[in-house]
Amino acid sequence: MKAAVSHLEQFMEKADTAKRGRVVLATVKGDVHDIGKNLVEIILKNNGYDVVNLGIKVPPEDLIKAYQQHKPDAIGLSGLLVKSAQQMVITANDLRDAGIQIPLLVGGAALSAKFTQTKIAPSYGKAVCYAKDAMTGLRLMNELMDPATRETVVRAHTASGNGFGVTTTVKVAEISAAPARSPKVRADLPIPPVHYLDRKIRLVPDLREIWSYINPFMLYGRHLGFRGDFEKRFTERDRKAVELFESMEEVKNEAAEFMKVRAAWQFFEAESEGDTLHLFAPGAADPLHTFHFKRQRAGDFLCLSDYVLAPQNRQRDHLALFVVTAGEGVRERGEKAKNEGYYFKSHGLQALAIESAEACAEWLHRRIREDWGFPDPPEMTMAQRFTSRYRGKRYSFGYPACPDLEDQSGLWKLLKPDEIGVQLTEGMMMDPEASVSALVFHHPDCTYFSVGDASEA
Ligand code: B12
Repeated sequence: MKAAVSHLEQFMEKADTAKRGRVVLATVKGDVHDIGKNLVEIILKNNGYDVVNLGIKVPPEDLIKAYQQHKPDAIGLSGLLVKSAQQMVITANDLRDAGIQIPLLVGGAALSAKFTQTKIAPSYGKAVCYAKDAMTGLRLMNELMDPATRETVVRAHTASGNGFGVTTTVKVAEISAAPARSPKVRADLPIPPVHYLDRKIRLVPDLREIWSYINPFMLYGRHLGFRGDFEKRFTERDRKAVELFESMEEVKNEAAEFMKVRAAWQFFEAESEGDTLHLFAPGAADPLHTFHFKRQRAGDFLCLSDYVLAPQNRQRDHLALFVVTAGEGVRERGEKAKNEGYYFKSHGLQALAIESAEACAEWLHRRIREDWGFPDPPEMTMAQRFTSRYRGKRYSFGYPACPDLEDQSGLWKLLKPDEIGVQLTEGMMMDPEASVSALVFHHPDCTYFSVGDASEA
């Protein structure tokens, strides 16, 4: 297979023989995010930079050692979650204490320019440049290495008191007392029975079936950079779409040799009490675990606990929990392909793995609906599934209806997903990267909502 296709091509084969500069790159402590950082590595390397990639879960002390050893021109920090953005503040402070002064480049899905300016830059005291994507990272590096532009960029990204570090007070509208339950969620519905309460652990045997649940917009659009409606263009036999599809088929054929998609799920008896949700072993009086959710402070006053119905004739309602993963062996294989110069394969494999995890979540959620007694109508399309036009919804910790990632530890206690090879890091991230956790509610009034999150990065 060609080492580079599609959007990756535009960044390739441009390398000067002389190196433009050196970057030490790392995903911060507690975070296993690899794909974004690796894309940055590929793009910098192919544009003449020497990149020392320290990998994932890198503590500040390892960065300091790498700085002393490699004498880089800049340090790049990556992280997926809001927690990792906060870890960047700590890391920046440790680098400053170690006397490091070179520019920092920071990036990640949950990071923003504002957080970089107001939190990371003041903690470092020197230039901290936010890169919304890998190409911005390349542009910033080029500007930093060019004597004609360096000073302007450094000055523009250094905390100077000039707007940096300023805390803005956001006026929060006065809030009337929130009701104990949202008026938008019906309470008078029958409880659907559940047919098993034991934990299920599965190695999903049919990869192709899981892959049929991959959202093409995510795989070909977001991760592989295809512009426009991939499915439509593929049906029209557009050359680029067909080429990209065929390249991904090659990646899939290789992945089929080793990829393991695993799932753990269980239904729990559940009872809500205000904003809290108790989960029980079958028939037990005392809860196994209690989740404390947040309620919207205005609007519909929604809270996840409202989606669990009160007991009827001493029968409790239920909630399903799951963790799925497709990440086993992916990091090592992606790394190997990258080191051998097969950049598309390396990136394609990681993209396939993370979207396989999401696809497995979609697949398992459908199975849970079936087991619960409300299968999707036969005419339901995948596109309808991707926009959750079914009964109930799944919610993942870290997303806006339940932003508190610390709750992952409760899920771990209840479901023990270590048995499918998924570990929880100190940053509440699931290792391997290509993993998804969720709570599944059956209530027909379920909707996606935000409780507002002060920890926004
Ligand atoms: C796809 C996706 C996933 C995928 C893959 C995640 C991944 N590793 O990328 C899967 C399905 C596995 C996933 C899982 C989860 N996700 Co998710 N996910 C996303 C989504 C939709 C896109 C992320 C993406 O594009 N990744 C692809 C890579 C290539 O992009 P990237 O990381 O942004 O990297 C680029 C840039 O940021 C930049 N960059 C990154 N690092 C660096 C470093 C430097 C130096 C430079 C220069 C540039 C740079 O360049 C990269 C390439 O262009 C985002 C929302 C969003 N719109 O961003 C949520 C999001 C990141 N996920 C979120 C959450 C909560 C989760 C889960 C915790 C949910 C759960 N409970 O299961 C898990 C965590 C996974 C784990 N292992 O623990 C939240 C995080 C918020 C928070 N609370 O912290 C987000 C922000 C969604 C949201 N709006 O709430 N997720």
